[in-house]
Amino acid sequence: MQSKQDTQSNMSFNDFKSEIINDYTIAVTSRECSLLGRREVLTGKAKFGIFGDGKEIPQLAWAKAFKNGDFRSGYYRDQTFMMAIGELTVQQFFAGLYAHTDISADPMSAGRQMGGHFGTHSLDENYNWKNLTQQKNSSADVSPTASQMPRLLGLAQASKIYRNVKGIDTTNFSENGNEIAWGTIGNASTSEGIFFETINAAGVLQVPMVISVWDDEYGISVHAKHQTTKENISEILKGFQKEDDTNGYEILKVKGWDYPALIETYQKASLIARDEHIPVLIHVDQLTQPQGHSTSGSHERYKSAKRLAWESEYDCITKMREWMISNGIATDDDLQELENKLKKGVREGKKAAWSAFLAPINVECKEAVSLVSNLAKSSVNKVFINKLSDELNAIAEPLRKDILSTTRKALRYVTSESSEAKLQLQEWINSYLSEVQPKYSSHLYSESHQNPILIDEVVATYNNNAEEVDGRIIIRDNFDAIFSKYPESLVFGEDSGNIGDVNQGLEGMQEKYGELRIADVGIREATILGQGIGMAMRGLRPIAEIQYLDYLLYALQIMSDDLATLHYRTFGKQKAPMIIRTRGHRLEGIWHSGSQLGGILNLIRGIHVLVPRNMTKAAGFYNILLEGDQPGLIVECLNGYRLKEKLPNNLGELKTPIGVIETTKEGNDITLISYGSTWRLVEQAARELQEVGIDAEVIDVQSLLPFDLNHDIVKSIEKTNRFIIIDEDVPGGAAAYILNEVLNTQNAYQFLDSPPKTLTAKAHRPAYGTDGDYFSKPSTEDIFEQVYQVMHEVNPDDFPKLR
Ligand SMILES: Cc1ncc(C[n+]2csc(CCOP(=O)(O)OP(=O)(O)O)c2C)c(N)n1
Ligand SMILES: [Mg+2]
Repeated sequence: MQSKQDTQSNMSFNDFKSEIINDYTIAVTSRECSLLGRREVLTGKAKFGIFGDGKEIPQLAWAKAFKNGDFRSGYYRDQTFMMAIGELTVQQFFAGLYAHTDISADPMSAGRQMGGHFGTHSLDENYNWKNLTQQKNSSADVSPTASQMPRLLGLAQASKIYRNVKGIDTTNFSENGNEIAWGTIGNASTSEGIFFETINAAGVLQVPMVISVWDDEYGISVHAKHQTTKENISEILKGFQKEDDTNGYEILKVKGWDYPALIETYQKASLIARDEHIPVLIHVDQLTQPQGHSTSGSHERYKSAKRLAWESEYDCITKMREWMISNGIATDDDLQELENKLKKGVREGKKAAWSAFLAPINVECKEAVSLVSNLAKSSVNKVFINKLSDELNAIAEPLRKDILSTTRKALRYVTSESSEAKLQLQEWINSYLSEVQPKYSSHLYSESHQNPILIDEVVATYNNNAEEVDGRIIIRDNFDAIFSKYPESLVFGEDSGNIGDVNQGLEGMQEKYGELRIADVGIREATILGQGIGMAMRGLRPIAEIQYLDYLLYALQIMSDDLATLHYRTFGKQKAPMIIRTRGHRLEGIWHSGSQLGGILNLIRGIHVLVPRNMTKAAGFYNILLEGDQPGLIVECLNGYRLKEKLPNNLGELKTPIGVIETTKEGNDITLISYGSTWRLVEQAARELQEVGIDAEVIDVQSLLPFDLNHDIVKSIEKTNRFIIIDEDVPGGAAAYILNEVLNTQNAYQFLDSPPKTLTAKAHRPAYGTDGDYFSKPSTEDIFEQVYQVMHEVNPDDFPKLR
């Protein structure tokens, strides 16, 4: 007879066993997904595959330490982890591989991302925050290696803010800052600069971040000897090790196939990071990649026979299996039986995903075939049209491209015919396109009720005897209003804290709101940006300050690849409504001219780009963005901090509308379109032109992205019949973007009596000094003469040649 104690220990041994069997189940399932996934690509059902084979066992250990409220910021090897936290089923895995555009079939990205890019849903169907403390969270992956790192820093920093800043409503986001941000990165990707930048920043900030390096000695075909000094990332990071009296990291190393050691290591890391907010680096080495890097190649080409043999012996699942047998957890037979069952389950999941992927397209295809064959009936070209419909009908597994290509081509055969069938097909194509296109194009910008383009303007109001003050006072006092209104708002940047930014627009704010909310940070633009992304993803309202527009280039890659794509790549299931604050325009010198907007505009579709001409307008943009849920870049005019503006009495409340131009001078002869600091020169030139009888209308675009949503510019051109775009960017830069909007989107060409013109800076970076500026960027004389020349061509008698 068993004693009570025996029963209890038997029970707990059984629990222990079943937990291990459960882990093994996930590992084998995940591996089988990788194996079948590769086959799906090789047989043409999926386009590309990159899988988590060889990295399964550490992810099981990690999942055990991962709690509700925690966040992952990882890369394409993490499928096993996603399965272990219950956020990825077999069917969903394959739905992602096939690019199923239904978010309920592929919850990672509704088919927008290639397989292996994972994410959970932070927003509900109305775009409101879910309670992130009650779920396991994964920020959505991106493909550029190491680009998950800057965001990781912000995800971790959010815990620090929630633990230490009083007055924030933490309900949906945090329980006393106990959440860990867990990062993963491949060994080779640690060669990237942003990896090291993140490591250093987290060591300085002391945030609850655990980074796992999955080390399989390779980055595609390139061996560690070309990647990492001493071929050993934990060895070379030893200087970051925290000591009793220093900040720094806990650095741990563990073999990727050693299941019990992995569990112990992850539990230890979790305790340190969660309780003490000390970052941890776990170097998980001796990992393998059984199928090679991706479906694009085979690793036999670059791994030696010896290495391949080692990989097969040290495959982490093989090792776990051996360990289970030798510790009496299961017998070989038990495991064989389990494996067979699991393999069958994966095959079924795969089949279900494929059927679900095809089902709606098959219906659409049937409709198309029937409409096209119907069209053939009454057409003189029936032979050709029938051929098209037969060909479409014969495709066993059609794609939407096949359907549209066929139906659109069919219409070409009946251009000069008219029939009911033709009308039906035309209507069907139009409505099909409008139904299907959003599956691939929606959610680039906010689609919620908080979309800032839906928020109305609040004009600045003034007391009768309103003071004229330096612009920086307006921006400062507006920030003061913001920080007291939104406890979850915070700003950080180089010199933003102690001295209140280089132009004193944050003067006194740190004293008032504390060092965590008004913070100095290191010179590290990419991670300043990432810090903002991560914090915004956890409900805070970060304002990330990039000291000068010229240095935005260091952050531009993360803005472009991560922030700008976030809402789009998650089909609206994640957002990061951060503000990037910077200052630019009209300084002097190659790296202080702040003019590279063409490049910026074209790289960050998905982020609003706002270029206020003065500090009151800038204040209004901060206020409107903070009420909305859309990320935005605000470029303040560097020469505007000392210019006088009337002090509004509704700072904190006034709002500059997004996507709305302002006509700052009315006129009838020509429309001058500009923005930012250049607007001031245009206004000056317009006054001088008035003196010679040229009545120019001046438009301040203010919001480059989105651009003039009401199409007010074309209304002005309809009146003046001519326009010039004046911009301090290079030829073909932002001016070309504006030209495209005016001519192509707003169709202004139809009202033109003179050729459209752009007046830009020279193609080179601006030279230093006053003359450098004069000879590099448009001056009032350039603007005057350009306008005068247009009017001379129209009316040489009234406007004789100047020179
Ligand atoms: C910035 C960037 N450069 C190159 C690539 C192409 N690329 C994809 S994965 C990879 C190797 C990554 O190796 P590692 O970090 O060791 O991860 P592993 O695949 O071995 O797990 C490369 C070069 C990329 N995705 N992004
Ligand atoms: Mg690697």
